Amino acid sequence: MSEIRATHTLALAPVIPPASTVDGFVQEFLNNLNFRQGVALSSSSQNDRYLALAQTVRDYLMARWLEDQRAQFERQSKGVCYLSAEYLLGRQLDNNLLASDLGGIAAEAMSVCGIDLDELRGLEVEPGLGNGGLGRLAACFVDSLATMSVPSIGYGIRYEYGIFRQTFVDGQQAEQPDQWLALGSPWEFPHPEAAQIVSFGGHTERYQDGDVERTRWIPAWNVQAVPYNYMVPGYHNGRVNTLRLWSAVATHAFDLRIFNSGDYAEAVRAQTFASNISKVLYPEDSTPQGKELRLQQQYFFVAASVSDFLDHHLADGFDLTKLPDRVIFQLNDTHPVIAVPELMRVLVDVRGLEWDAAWEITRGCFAYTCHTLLPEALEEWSVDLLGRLLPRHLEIIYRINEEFLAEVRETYGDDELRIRNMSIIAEHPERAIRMAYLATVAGAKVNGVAELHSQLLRDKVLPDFAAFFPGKFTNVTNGVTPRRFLRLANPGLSSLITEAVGPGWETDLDRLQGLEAYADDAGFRTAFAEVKAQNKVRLRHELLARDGLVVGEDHLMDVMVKRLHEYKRQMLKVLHIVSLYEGIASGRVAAAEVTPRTFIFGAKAAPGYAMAKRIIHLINAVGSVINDDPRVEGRLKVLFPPNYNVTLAERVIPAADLSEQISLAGKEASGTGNMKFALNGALTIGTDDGANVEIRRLVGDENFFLFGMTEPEVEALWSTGYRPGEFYQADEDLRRALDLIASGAFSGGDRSTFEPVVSNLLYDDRFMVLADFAEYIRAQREVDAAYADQDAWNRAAILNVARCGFFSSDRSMRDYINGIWHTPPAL
Ligand code: 26W
Repeated sequence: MSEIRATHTLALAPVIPPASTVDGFVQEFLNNLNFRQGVALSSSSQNDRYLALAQTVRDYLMARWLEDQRAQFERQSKGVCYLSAEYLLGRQLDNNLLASDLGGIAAEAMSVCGIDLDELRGLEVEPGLGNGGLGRLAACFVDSLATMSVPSIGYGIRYEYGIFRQTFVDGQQAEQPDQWLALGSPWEFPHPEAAQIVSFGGHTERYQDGDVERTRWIPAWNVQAVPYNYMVPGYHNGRVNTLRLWSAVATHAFDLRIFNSGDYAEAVRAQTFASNISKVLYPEDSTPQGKELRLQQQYFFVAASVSDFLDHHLADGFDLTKLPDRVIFQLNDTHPVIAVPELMRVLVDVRGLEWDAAWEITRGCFAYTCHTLLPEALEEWSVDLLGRLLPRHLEIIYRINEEFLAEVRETYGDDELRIRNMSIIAEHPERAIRMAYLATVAGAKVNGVAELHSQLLRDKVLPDFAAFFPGKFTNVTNGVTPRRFLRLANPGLSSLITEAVGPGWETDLDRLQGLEAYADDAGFRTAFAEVKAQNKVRLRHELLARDGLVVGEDHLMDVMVKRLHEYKRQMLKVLHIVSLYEGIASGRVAAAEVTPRTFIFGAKAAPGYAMAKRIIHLINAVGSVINDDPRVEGRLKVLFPPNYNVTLAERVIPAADLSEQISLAGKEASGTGNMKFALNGALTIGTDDGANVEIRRLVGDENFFLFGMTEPEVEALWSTGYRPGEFYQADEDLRRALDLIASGAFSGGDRSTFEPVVSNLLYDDRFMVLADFAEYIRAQREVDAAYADQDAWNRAAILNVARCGFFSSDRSMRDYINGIWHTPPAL
């Protein structure tokens, strides 16, 4: 309570925002440089200047932030607590300058000081506190919530090391620690006074409380969760929401027994152990490893967040039975699902509510979003591990399961097979808690992230639950923030859009429809093409400076950027490239006949995912052969800048002509990169998967290159037996391409290096790359033909932009608000 009260008082004494003039900005900046960084302008480093600039922007936002925190508390209206283990934020300076409309003033002020603002922007190391789509989605959502004035708070983990920094050594991925905090982090505010204690281990005890029997948990150890607040400014609306990330610090009472026994050094060593909890983001993005530290991370941030909300955000004397009218905890995948038994524990054991009343409350306070279809990505925690780390929570999960299965029995009788299938506890291969089932039983709503995904979730992944809980399952198609991915990343296109449809589209993306008419305007098409060309030049400079890579001039920019995973099928792209190259190298095709293309890859592989790392190696190897072969005459270039991240995405996406979205149908839950490309005027070559389905429906078949099996066709082929060898035998181009890789042509003649990749495709490929090869090549030929008519291509690209307003994350947020949260904006 103390912290909110303090904020409250401070905000009542009005905090005067600094004057928004260039002079005022210069003054503030110099003050920060002198008094916070402790340096004179003349002797300041670029880093000092970056930090002072960041502090200046921060100060401008501060008054609004304090006011919004006060107002949210005062109103006590229903809000969202978004629980996510990942937030892939991207750089903050650009975003916050844009949101607060200070870009112009800051640029002028810097130039008055003889400083280049763009240079300072370039210094920021982005907080990469996420793996990929799921983490970036969380960042887009908090941006939209702030922009839409929705009362909300994002909770997560302040990893000391975010997603690893990728380098290539001899074409192979090497991982370096991501030291994003090393040069100071001006955007965060630690609040040690609001720390929460989070406990682990130990045992439980029953005791009598009058005539009721109660349980208490006697934990064995604990850790302090210290919150760090980040500003989440809305776009031009004066709102600033909060992202609260927790950092683990050892408690002094860490192990009193050891202290008391006199082994001081051992006790201090044990403290380092506790602070490990928030040390590093797990770089796995599909197969959970079942690591104890990961479960500790999950419980750590979720327990701190639930207590933080109950202790600091509810008015005094709040009636907890009304909690569902006050808050919804949105579970971003299964990672935070341990919050369900935690809320039960707090309500029953700590606040003394009856079990049934507590369950009623809990069921009203959670909703669950699933982000996958791969069965191996559905988290399960072994009963053994969970019971050791969180013994009370295990008991609570058992009781939830018991009562749930009793209800199932009431409906279906003793259908033991069904009961076993629906049990939250799996029995094989070991007893384990199925976190997705727990989330589904507890959640008021369960949603997938694109239409097709939600349908498959209902029909294939959780069909028994969908039948048992009619009305619980719903869809919310993902979206992306147009502020970062259009306005910031593509200023050229943004100006064109504003000229055409007027201002305001950044917060009302359906207005892009107004561009439709301009697709037939030759002048507009020329201007649009000019913007794309400039974006390519910008990328050319960037990749040259960043990595020494040379983008082909006047090339079709063909881009595949996303995590490296077999289901996403980077190998299909590799086979296409190798096939083009093989045609030239064998002399069957004249280089002059191929459309000049630069292929850009960006992808990190999970460090333990051997096949993914081999594919990275292969892409680099193919690149170095093709890029250096004079027979290619520079018409094909394969570039793989290392360490793909949000910052690089912002440069690559606006320059792309062709967006590669080629996952096996039924495997990509949604995709969000696909939306960013289309909004920036790239055409998509894609399968009927995830949100591609909706993109194609909106932009029209004639403006989308569709290929490949549909999900039912995939199922049919799989169940009759997929025999890759037959596809290999039947397709000469495919045979030549695969044989070339197998021959050692990309590994200095060594046939063993990429043999596992080739064998995998031929004998053991769950993702059926060879089955879609012929269709993919056919679609790529259509791309070449279409690209030959630049004017028609530009028209189609403009229509892509005009018709993709639906994919704003503001629309996603509206869907969550109307269908799941019922949290109206507080205007
Ligand atoms: C290690 C366990 C684990 C498992 C899954 C960690 C992270 C995950 C995520 C669910 C992976 C992920 O990012 N999924 C992506 O979520 C996006 C946002 O909804 C979707 O657009 C992508 O299709 C989906 O792959």
